[in-house]
Amino acid sequence: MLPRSLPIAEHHKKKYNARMKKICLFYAVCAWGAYTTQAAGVKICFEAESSSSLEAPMIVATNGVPGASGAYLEIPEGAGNPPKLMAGKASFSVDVPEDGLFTLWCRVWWEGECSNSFTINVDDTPGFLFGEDATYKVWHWVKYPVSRTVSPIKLAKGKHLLTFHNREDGVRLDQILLSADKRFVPVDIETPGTRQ
Ligand SMILES: [Ca+2]
Ligand SMILES: [Ca+2]
Repeated sequence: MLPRSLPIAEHHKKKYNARMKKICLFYAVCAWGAYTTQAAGVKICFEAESSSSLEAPMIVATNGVPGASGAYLEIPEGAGNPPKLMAGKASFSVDVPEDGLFTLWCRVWWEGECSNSFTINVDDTPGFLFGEDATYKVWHWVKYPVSRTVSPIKLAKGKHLLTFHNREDGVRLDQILLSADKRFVPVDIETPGTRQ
């Protein structure tokens, strides 16, 4: 009996190996699918002037800075900023279609080094500093986080509230974009909407 058992065992081994190959292939395809989905990444773009709530001295403006996508938000230079003036904010309700790690991009126009930042809150989490780059008097895209040592913004599927607070006056904000694709870099005016 013993010699005959070997070919049977061999047969089972072959069947087992074939099944394992299929399972491995299945998981490889799934992993590749998940990877490519993540690499493509959700992008959510909206206009700053579409804020769901706005508090002065942050205002909607169209005054004399060309190159914006429609209107933009502005805290006029000289309007005041913390700690003297704590007021001035804009909130946005953002519908995130799937869980992800997001880079926040803002199309901004800074007056100068005392006019180049916001404090931003996502939902009830502590605020973070946005901006402080040295590109002045031109519309340009700035991102958060800048450093790889800072985690991107983790957002679960569903509604989230993004709030931009007055930190320095003399700032302008044209468009906002959340991107789950780390390699994506906006260049000029982006088309508002959600896309993969
Ligand atoms: Ca500054
Ligand atoms: Ca705009």
